[in-house]
Amino acid sequence: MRILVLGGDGYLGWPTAMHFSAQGHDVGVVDSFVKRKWELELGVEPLVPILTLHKRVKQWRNLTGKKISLFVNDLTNNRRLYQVFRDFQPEAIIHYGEQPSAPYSMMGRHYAVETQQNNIIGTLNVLYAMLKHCPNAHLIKLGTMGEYGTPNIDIEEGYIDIEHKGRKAKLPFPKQAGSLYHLTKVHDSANIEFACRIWGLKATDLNQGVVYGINTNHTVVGLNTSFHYDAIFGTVLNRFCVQAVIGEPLTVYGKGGQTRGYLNIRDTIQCVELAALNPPSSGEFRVFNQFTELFSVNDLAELVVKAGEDYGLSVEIDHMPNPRIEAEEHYYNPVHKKLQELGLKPTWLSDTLVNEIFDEVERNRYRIDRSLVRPDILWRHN
Ligand code: USQ
Repeated sequence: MRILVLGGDGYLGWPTAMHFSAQGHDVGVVDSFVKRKWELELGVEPLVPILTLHKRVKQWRNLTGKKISLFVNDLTNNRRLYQVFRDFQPEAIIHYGEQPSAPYSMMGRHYAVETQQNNIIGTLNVLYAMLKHCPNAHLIKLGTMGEYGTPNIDIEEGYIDIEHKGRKAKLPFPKQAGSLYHLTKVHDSANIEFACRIWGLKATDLNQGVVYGINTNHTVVGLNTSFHYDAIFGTVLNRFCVQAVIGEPLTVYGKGGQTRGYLNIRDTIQCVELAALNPPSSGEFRVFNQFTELFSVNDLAELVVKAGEDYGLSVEIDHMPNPRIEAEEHYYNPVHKKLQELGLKPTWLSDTLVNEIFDEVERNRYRIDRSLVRPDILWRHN
């Protein structure tokens, strides 16, 4: 297949591109490097420095003999994007090209507008580029479980059967996002569903949980991916592992009962591949809830304390005031069957915590900047 990975310089995009290239697909990567600009502005950086995408693509070719085509392009620039789609003629488009951080979007108006413009307009341009140059291609879009929020009912996979005043309908599951970033994914989902229903495009919306992990089968030296532990771009488990290694107390926000779906970065790639190899039909908007295990923040903290003990570390937990506005104790039971039905084989957290994440963090502990660990972005400013 000809597969275009949007956001190919990122945490998920680069390992995905290597994986599909290794499988013999014809892979192209698109990136504007705006995430690197945001990191420079905020003074944060990945734990292990990453080479430029140009260098990684060359290194990949030297190591494997396989070519990954590189397109430097901002998704909000529709004319250049059209050229990429016209020239590459993708059969599958894997779309990770968005601002990924909830705290970033909550830093103030400028950041909220930037996040919403970048994500929503970028995705709209992708839909128009598909319509113009490859209407039969399959859009595989990274959404988020955070679109649903934490309702007091089971969360279905995209749609819910509703009976109302004696009539029945299957409707998109209600959304109640917890940040202005998560809302961009809600708006994207609505736009993509529209493009499938009205224009006949085909799409899979992957409502992904929180990703953790640092390595995949191809992230050898020089081809590593960007692992963040700062309070803006780092996800909770990755942050806890770094905090444990440097002897900082684990930053549990509030009561710690916040429960989410989690998955290893290796399983992100597996899920995206399963979606790509099993496309929906034209006009279909398909939604998969993409995670393998449920944990509360307290569960994660306890697992990291225990793993830390086995590793010879003494780890403490700090139940700090929650900088976010979110339910700290709630019902959470999302359905996640569709990827399992397609053959997903989960990687369990308990199998990777010590021998993969701790080891890698420990090897790089001298690079860790302690000042990036504590959160300082509030959801409500008053
Ligand atoms: N949390 C802590 N301590 C920390 C960091 C986070 O208690 O030091 C808590 C948060 O308050 C939240 C939970 O852990 O309740 C998850 O936070 P997170 O920062 O790991 O993840 P989140 O902001 O939800 O966003 C991440 C990704 C985002 C993706 C989302 C999937 O950054 O791109 O969409 O996970 S989900 O959470 O399922 O919506």
